[in-house]
Amino acid sequence: MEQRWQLHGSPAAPGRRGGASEEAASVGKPRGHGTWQSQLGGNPCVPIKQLTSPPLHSRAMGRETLALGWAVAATLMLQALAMAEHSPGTPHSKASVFADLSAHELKAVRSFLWSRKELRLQSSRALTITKNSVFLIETLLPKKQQVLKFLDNHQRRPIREARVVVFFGAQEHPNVTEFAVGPLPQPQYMRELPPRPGHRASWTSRPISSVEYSLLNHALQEATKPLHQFFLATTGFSFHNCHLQCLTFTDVAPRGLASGERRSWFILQRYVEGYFLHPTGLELLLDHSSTNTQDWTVEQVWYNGKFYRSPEELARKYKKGEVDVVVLEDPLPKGKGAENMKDPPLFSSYKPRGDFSSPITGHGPRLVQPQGPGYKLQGNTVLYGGWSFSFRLRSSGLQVLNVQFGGERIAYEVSVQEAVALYGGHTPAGSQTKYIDVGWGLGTVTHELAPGIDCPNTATFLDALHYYDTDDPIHYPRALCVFEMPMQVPLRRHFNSNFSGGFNFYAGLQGQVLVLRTTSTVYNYDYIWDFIFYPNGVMETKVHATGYVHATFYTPEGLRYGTRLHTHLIGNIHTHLMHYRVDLDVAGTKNSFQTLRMKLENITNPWSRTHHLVQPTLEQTRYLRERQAAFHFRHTLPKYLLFTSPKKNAWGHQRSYRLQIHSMADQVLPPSLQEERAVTWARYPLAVTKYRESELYSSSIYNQNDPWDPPVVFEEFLRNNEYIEDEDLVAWVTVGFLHIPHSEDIPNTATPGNSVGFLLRPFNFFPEDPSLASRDTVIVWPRDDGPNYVERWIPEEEESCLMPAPFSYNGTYRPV
Ligand SMILES: [Cu+2]
Repeated sequence: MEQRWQLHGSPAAPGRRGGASEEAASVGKPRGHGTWQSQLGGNPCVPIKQLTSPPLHSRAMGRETLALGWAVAATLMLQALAMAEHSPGTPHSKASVFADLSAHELKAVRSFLWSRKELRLQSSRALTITKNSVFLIETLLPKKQQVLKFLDNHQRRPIREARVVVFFGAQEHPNVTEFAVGPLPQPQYMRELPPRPGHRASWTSRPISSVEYSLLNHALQEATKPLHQFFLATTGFSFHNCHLQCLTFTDVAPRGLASGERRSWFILQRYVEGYFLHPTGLELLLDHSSTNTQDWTVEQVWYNGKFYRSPEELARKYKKGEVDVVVLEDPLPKGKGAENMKDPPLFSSYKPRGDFSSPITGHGPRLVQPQGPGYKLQGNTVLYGGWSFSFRLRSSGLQVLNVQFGGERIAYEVSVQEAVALYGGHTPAGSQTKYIDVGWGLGTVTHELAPGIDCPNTATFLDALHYYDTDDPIHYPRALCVFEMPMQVPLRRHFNSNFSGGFNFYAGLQGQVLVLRTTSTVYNYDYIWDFIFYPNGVMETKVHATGYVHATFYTPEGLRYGTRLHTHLIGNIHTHLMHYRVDLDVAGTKNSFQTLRMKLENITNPWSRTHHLVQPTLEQTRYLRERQAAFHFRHTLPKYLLFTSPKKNAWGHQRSYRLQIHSMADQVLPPSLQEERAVTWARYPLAVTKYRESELYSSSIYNQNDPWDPPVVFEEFLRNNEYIEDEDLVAWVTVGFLHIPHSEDIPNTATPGNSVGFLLRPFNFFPEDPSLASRDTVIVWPRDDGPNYVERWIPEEEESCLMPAPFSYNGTYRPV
């Protein structure tokens, strides 16, 4: 067994959804020499034309309450005074209106908050719940109308503000409150960001902090002391003096059965490589709702199919021989943690085993770009062929903003809103699991991408900063990548046969695409988030799921809820659902939504009136109100979903973009279920709403821990059933798939087949295919005598150096 996975010498590092405490301790202790600058990919043999981008920064969100009687009026005055300088006007500097906060800005906000003595702030690291601490700082985007006036009409640059989440645990009535802090970069005011009426985030809805995980870890170790011998005898692992044979845990959510509760089921696992797949058979329910950890108690214990009232009861019955015990085999048969190449690797390990019938031992093909990248990166903006867009990493996930093609805006925002995984199981933790990942910091777990594996060697890698559950901005190297690659099929091609053994011409366009990629590693699972830009004005979003499955202890009854993946392991059935917000602006902000369908007509054949003619016709449907344009999963979604402008193309058709969804999602939770309120967006593969500043996000960091009464309820966006014709429209898209684990999910879920997403495709938007502007086209003409004539617009390539840069991977993230 190697030790690389062992976290920082902790005797019992908390696991998965749970592991934050030790992980937090690791922050600031880089394990090697850091590469902390953003790195531009490309061929080392060729000078790179582009400038490297400064780090992308980011951070958090929230909502809160402290009954602070602050100088709100003074705040507003300052805000007005801060109405900023005139913009310098270049696309790059203008796009900084969307930029994540820099380290300097994050620190300025932190210092400003700490200077407000009335907040009585303490370090987020202070080992207590009863404290006031800053949980999250991130960009608070200005209102869309302000930004558009700035971008399009040369009006004033909007004030730059931060969104701050403060946990007020030291108050008589602990609460969570969100603030806007500005103006940046030198904050002078803060004002509370009021929740929607009746939707204040409850104290118990706050995400679990790394300190709470430390306290939970301690509480679990204390509570399970009576089980020390039991653990040793049944697993060979324990919580005490365990050296390399320690237990860890995965906690699941929701944390209880009703609003106001905070009691979590914990799956105990052996802390080995890929510990998510090593449950011990023991699960515990711990109430940690009190701010006083002395009040925390284990309420129930489940072991191998039976419930016990306490660890003591299980220990007692075990001693009396009344427990149906499963003794786990030793996962470390010989070396006991020492590296021993002769030991077979754990089934949960990535180490190669087995053989192909035709072994492949060399390096595979790879991407090269001998002439350097075709895109330009300017700060948080990418310019590529006809495309330009900006991007940022919000705490909820990646957002692309101000997406333009040919100088025309197509979408103001396309962004990840949420990713959930809804499970079934026979064990209490398995049946309780409904992960709502924004509550686990979905946009903040953007760990390092490996060149040549996660992104091509030619990619440009960008760093990120997150201020989430920390006292300092944390620097995440190579958190995003941008790269260009050839399409797997030609964008267009035609062989024009002369039907006499030859051709009139051949023409083809290889087609390149630009990809913006990041990942979210939410404990066991990894999501790979792609935004893909094609030269013909098509944009695609795609998410792949990979990483370890969420798994529980095998019992025969568990087979109703999943697949046996190993001796003591069930991979539980679950559904992945991801939600996106697509704020389309198709030839302006005034759009309508309509669908086209095929409808069969049955008429008399006009040229043979004794016959019938059955043929497809076009049927257009207009949608006037939000309710009408909210499509339930139980109904068939029309195939042509069009966002149209009143402006027309040369042939009299409305200029439009088509939304094309690639998904295998289905509705999982019935709307009658109380906790379904947290994910009401998951009722609709598509809902179209009128733009509202109060409806920018369909979920929140609080929905996970109070799904019964969450502060953000998507369904309420539809309640006023607004008029949606000739308005600024937003499409909300749910994609996903059912995942029934199978043996090939060991060691990890693989990406092929596990991707879903959608495309935005021009539909009568351009006068012709805009990829005609590409100079990549090749046309071949036959000649009567002599070789064929090859017509091209880019000279043929010369030979060049193809070696990529040596592989490097640092893997650390640390405060700056
Ligand atoms: Cu899955």
